[in-house]
Amino acid sequence: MEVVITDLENPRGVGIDREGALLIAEAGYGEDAEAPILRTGRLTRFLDLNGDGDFLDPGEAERWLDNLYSFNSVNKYETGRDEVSGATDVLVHEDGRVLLSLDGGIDQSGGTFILFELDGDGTLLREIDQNSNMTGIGFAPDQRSVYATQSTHNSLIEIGLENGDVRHIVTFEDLYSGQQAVPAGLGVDPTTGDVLVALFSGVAKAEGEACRFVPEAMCDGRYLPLIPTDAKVVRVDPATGSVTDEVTGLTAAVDVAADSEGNVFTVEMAADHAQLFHLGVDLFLADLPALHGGYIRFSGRVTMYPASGGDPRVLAEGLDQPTNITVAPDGALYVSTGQGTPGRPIPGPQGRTEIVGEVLRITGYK
Ligand SMILES: [Ca+2]
Ligand SMILES: [Ca+2]
Repeated sequence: MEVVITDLENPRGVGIDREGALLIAEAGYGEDAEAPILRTGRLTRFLDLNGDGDFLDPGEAERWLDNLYSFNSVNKYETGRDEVSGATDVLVHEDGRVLLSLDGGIDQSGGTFILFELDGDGTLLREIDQNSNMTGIGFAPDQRSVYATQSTHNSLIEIGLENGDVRHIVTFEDLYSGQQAVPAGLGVDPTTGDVLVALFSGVAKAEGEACRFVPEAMCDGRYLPLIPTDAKVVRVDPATGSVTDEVTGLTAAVDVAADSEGNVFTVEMAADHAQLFHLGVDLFLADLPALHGGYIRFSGRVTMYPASGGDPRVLAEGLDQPTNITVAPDGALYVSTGQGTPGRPIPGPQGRTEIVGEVLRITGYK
């Protein structure tokens, strides 16, 4: 495993184009700015032109979209968790077009949710408006439509690229402790055309089975942000909408991908929740204490489930809140880490550190 790019601002989806360049969505600082000029979400194309292993030389980082919506749910949705949303997932079409999903957040008028379509040079071609966020996007096998997970609706949909028609595929049922499914990332299994969906899991009311990991005193009907092992990855037949469990017993399952052989890779963002912020917290203050702030930092992992049915293998662990995985055409895995307010002090493995957005590459796992 190696760090490919560091000092990113909430890297999310990664696309790889025909030249091998990385198209990286960054959700930004989560400033929730009114003025577009102050918004920090963006889409950038990174290509190592001189082959020296970095993207720091002239022309190697080309900004395609800038000033995209960026917000933090800590105050906007009063979650107490340092979670930044905005630019979300990226796809590169065989013909070079690039798609980017954007979560502009819910407001009184409903919200702003856009699927951007750009050509292979970064020119904006179209904005396809949606009525919910698209936490993960993936091409149908013929690349004439896009599957998208809607975490606010607990649904999987299909968006036609000719005219933007939307087809509802399935609404996911509640999970084990009664919490909403909250679909996060998705991956299309190229060997079957099935859609694999990571069900992150939502807040659970502290009663019954939801209390099995907390002291009895906390089993008082309050809302628990996360129940470990209640997340899962499901397999959806997009033609019928039928859903079967693929991998159960996960925690904060945030993304999933499959490679050309049908091996499945899951990403768990964190092992549990921890140290929520009080309402109204200013996450940009320089003297904030080093708190987890929602989920345990440095407790994310990537696991491979071999197509052969063999034992799962942990490919990377101790990751700081990974959010996305992409399988490159050459089989390399790209994983985005460092969810949360960039630069915020957090507890690290060796003591106080800060949130840094990075894209990692995992190779040699077969
Ligand atoms: Ca370079
Ligand atoms: Ca992904």
